[in-house]
Order: sequence, then C-alpha cells, then structure tokens
Amino acid sequence: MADANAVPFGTFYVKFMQYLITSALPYINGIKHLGNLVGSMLPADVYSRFLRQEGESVLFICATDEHGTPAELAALEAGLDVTTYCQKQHERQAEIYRGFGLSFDYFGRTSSPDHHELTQHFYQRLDENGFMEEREIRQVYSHEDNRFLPDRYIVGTCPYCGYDRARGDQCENCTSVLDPTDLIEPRSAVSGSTNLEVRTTKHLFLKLTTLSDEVRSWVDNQQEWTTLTRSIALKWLNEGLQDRCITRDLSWGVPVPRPGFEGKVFYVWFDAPIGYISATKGWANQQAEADNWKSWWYDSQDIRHVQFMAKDNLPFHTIMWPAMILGTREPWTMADDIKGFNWLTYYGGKFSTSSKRGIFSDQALEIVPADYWRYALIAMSPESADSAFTWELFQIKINKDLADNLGNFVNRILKFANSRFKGVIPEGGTPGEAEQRLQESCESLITKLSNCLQNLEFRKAAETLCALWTVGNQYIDERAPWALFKQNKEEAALVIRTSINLIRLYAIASNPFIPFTAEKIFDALQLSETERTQRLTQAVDFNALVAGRSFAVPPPLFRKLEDTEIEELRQQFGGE
Ligand code: B3M
Ligand code: ZN
Repeated sequence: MADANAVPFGTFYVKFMQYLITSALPYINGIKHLGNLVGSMLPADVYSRFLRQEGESVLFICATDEHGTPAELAALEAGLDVTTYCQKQHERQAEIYRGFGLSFDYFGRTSSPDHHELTQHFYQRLDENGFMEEREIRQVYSHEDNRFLPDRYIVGTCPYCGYDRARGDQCENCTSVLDPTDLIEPRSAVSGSTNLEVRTTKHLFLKLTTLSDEVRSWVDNQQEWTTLTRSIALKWLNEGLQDRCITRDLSWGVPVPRPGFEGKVFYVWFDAPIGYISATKGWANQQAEADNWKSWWYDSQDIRHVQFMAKDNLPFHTIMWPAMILGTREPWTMADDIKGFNWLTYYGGKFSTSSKRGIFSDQALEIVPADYWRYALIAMSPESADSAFTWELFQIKINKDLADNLGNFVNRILKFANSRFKGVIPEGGTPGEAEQRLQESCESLITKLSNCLQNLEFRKAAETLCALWTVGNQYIDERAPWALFKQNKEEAALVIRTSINLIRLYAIASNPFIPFTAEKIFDALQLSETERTQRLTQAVDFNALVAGRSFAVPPPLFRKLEDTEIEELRQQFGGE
C-alpha cells in the first residue's frame, strides 16, 4: 500500500523524508566570532542547501537564545532595558547571517510568546510526571538591588591572585573556579553595593537521576553519531547524572508558573532547546496552515532531524534535552543525528572578545565577500580535531583554491570562448578519450561529494569539490584549446563546449558552499530556473548546454589576497 508521503517512481514507491535541520541557537549578547559560525550555522546551511538541491523537503530552523544572565548583563552595560537590547541584537545578528547567505527558513527568538508558552508546557508535563523537585539552596541576596544575585553577578578580589574584578563563579585572571563566599570584599556587579547577605531560597530541580536509565538506552540506540558526540554523551552518563537546578532568581526569562516561585524564571538551558520548536511555530504562523509546526515536531512520521553544534553544547543535546523530552511522556521529535564540532582556534589559541583576538562575523564580511569565508571555513572544519585558523592558510584557500583553481578556469574559458566563438557555445568535434576520462573523473568525484555531504563530512566535501575544480584545469592543460584553435578549430570547439559544460557542473556542485558565486556563474551561463536547480547527483552531463547557446563573461569571480594585506590583517586582528 502506498502512503501519502510516497510518490510513484517506475514500479517502485520512493519514500520521501522530511529533513528538520537545526543549528545551535546563538546567544543574543555580542556578535559571534567565526568559530561560532563554523561549528553550527554554516555547516547546517551547506547541508540544508545540498538537500534542497536534491529535491528533499527541508526545514532549516534557528533563533537567538535570549535569556540568561549574560543577556541581562550585556543590556545593563549597553545602558538599555533588556527587551530593547534583545530586539536590537536580534536584528543585528539576523542581518549578519543574511550577509553570510544562511538560508534559515525561520530565524526566531526565544523571547517570543510561543516560546514562553511551550516552555511552561514542558515544565508542567515534567512536573505532573514527577520529574521536578523543590529544594532549598543558599544564595547571595543584595539589599540594595532587591534581588538574589547569580554567582557571576557578584564580583570581588580573587583570594588566589588578587585580581580585583574576579567573578563569583570564576576568576578571569587566573581561571580559578570560585564560590561567591571565597571573594574578598564581595560586591554586587549590578549596583556595586557591598550590602550582601547569604539567604536560603527555593528552587526547582530536574530529576535527571530518575531519567538516567531512559536517556542511556536512548543514547545506546543511536546508530549514526560520530565518536565525538557519543564519547561526550557517555562521559556524562558514566560519571552519573546529577539532578539539575532549572530555575533562577532573575526577572528576564520564562516565568515559573508555580506558587511560591514568583519572581523566578527558568534557567536558560531549560528553555533554550525548546526554541527549536517555538521557532518552528513562528515559521508556521506565517504559513497558510498555522498548525503545520506539529507535523515536524509532534507525533510526526518520516522526519529526519539533524542537529548541528559546537562540542560544548553536546551534553545539553545528548543528555538534558532528550531527558526533558522523555520526561514529558509526549511524542516530541528527537534527533536522528547530532553533528558536533571541535574548536576552530585562532593560531592555536582561543578566539577572545575581551582581548580582541580573532575575527568576528560582522568584521569578516567587511574584509572579503561571504563566499570566501564560507569556502575557507568549511575547508578548515574542526571535525576530527580542533583546527587552527591562520591568515596564511586563509590566503592559500582563497588564492589557490578559489581564485586559481575555480575562478581562473571560469574566466579563461569564457573569455576565450567569447573572443574566438563570438559569445555562443561552439559546435563541432567528437568527444574522444580525454572527454571520456573527464566524464569518469567527474562522476566519481560528484558521487564522493554527495556521499560526504550525506555523511556530514564537511572538510572532506570541500576537498572533493576542490579536486573537481582541479580536474577541469588538468583537462585544459592536456587539451590546450588556445594552441589547438590554430590547428584544429573543430577540436578546439569541442574542448570549449565541454569546458563550458564543466563550468555548469561546477556551479551546481559549488552551490551549497558558495551560493553567491554559483549564482554569478548561473547568470553568466544564462541558465533557466530549472537548469539552476539540478540535482547534484544527476548533474554530470556535458551535453546539457548545447552549441548555439549564448553566455556572458562575468568579471573575475575572486580577488587574490596579497601578502601585504595578510600582514596587515594579522596586525589588526592579533596573529601570533
Ligand atoms: N546558546 C550556547 C551557544 O551559543 C547556546 C546554545 C543553545 S542551543 C539550544 O553556544
Ligand atoms: Zn585569580
């Protein structure tokens, strides 16, 4: 029996999956650095674009994670109320991500009413099912601020190194982990007041100890996780899960709907993952059917849910979020695969906002266009280990791979074809052995590229794409159409026609990685909408663009980065 999601294909029924892709939700405060982009949003975008091109149904969701102490502190520092601050920062981040070509179907906000409602729903279900427990804990109260202060809202002198602005959770100077009571002369980070008192206050704990066995068996059932994802999940499980405090004494956040909890909100990591669902609701609100979000998230069939994130987010996504879902006893969609990334470092060290080290996403786009970053960052993906960004490596990726290997090929061929064959694809010649070999190489590389993307191996995918660009250069080195033109015009026509078709293949294969450039090539080749949306796996076809079709010569696709410029960038951004 055929079902509604199946379509006839010959005598078989092919079942189509729906891909639900999420990228970790960036915190609202501050502009994200490139390390942030490379470990979540960018690969999620490449994957989403690839799947859409393959004709799959894709929903790519992200949002700003707006709650928590850092958001409150940042608003305070900016001299804005937190609502205004978040509104501004959300728009700013959204604009930067558009600039990078991130093709979210929806970029939501965890401060939305839908999000509040869903978070409270999760809490209620977990409470009804016995997974919430009230406990009393001791916390610092500030009389002047009229509130309890989270650890990091208390500053004072570090007992170990004497640094006078150490925070109650950690000393930034000597990295010692601290308790607020360790600080010498503690004061409030909000008002500076020293009128502080330790008081007893009630909080809610999520009983992860009780949910532990269920989480473990869910983790054991995951077939697709990489070693990184699995090892982090198992490390947490093997160390034994602890019940976790999920409420905070803050006013900014999702209120806790429970008597005696007035003035308290949920801990940011309790509400953040629910943002994937609430943002999907935000997306559905804009559709004809506002209930559409349910088919993705609730009791849904044939959904493949893939999550992308940096490794520090893995414990929350492999343990805490699944525990929350399991504890609701409701059929929420759980991840099929969780792709975690190691760190992208800046010359081996941390990207750091405070010491102005490394590159931030807004600055990046002022240096070179988005595609330069998209390609270089994917090629440097910290997949099997941390990887170091250096300006020198960036220069190689741009100059050798993009400018020489791809850009030069496209420009040389189209320029030559334009001057010798009057701007139309030339006729003549019969494909021979060289064309046969070219065809075979392209087919095998395209298969490899598609497999890499399906398996979420991004660095290898970028290498394969670059190898595909190399194949074209080898072909014209061998066939030398410029010399051939003088001896055998027919044969030269064949090489140029084949090369123009290769350029078409390059644009299709490169599209998920460098969509702005692919668009320029599509425009130059004057492709129709359908011709632009060819499936990668069916794209090797050197007769797709026939003789007689016209094309234009685009301006050079990439510019090279000079040594002097690299030196200046190193100076500006603090290289080693
Ligand atoms: N905002 C942490 C981060 O940006 C956090 C992720 C939430 S995903 C639900 O690294
Ligand atoms: Zn210290």
